[in-house]
Amino acid sequence: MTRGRFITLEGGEGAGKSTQSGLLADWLAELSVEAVQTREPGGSPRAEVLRELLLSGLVAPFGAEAEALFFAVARADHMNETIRPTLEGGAWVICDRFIDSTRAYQGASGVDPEEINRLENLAIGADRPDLTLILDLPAVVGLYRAQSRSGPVDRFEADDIAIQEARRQRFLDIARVEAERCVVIDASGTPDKVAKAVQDSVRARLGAYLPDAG
Ligand code: T5A
Repeated sequence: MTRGRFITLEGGEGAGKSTQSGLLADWLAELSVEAVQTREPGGSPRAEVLRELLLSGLVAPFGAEAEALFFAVARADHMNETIRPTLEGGAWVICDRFIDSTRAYQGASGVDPEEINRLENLAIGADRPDLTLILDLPAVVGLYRAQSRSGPVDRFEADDIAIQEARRQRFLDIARVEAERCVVIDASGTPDKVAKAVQDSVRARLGAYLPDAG
């Protein structure tokens, strides 16, 4: 059986990752590609418990290194319980946030990139996404979108605009350094326009694995 492809969506708050994750799954279904949508932090029952701790801010007082550790523990379980078995079963995985969120968020909070790298290898071994779509948007626009929804503001959304913009720059730096894995998508258009750019990137990078790229 052919292993499934692993796609991650990354970007700042409110960039449209969840929206595009759903639209990408719909498009793949139209092409008869079985795809599982998942997210981080979370994506497995145990990792979802850690999600609650992280987003509520309960871990924050322990410091940014402790948060990086919690994200790594959650990621290891998510990888073992959900991502690897799905890919080995032949289905594709669409994951809303993954390793680059730790690099961008915890990196912007001062965690040493070498330590982040070590945690990454510990959590997921040699596996990496086949394609990472970085949805790029000025931080202020993403925050406006995210906060226009009802519901509480989580621990990371509450950070000031300077740190949100620093995270954006880190995502762009990752895309530049790992251009073979990453594509930057302009996320400022309508959801349909962004979805078209997402589909074009998937065709361009993973077209050989699509039964009918349309
Ligand atoms: N985190 C996570 C770390 O610090 N380190 C890590 O390692 C990991 C994995 C997760 C938090 O954890 C942090 C990052 C995060 O702060 P979350 O609730 O999952 O928390 O947060 P987000 O991933 O940021 O989820 P959001 O829902 O806030 O953002 P999305 O998914 O990017 O945006 P989406 O699709 O929900 O859209 C937001 C709003 O905008 C509208 C939508 O309808 C929605 O109302 N929208 C658009 N509006 C106009 N034009 C478009 N093109 C639009 N697309 C969507």
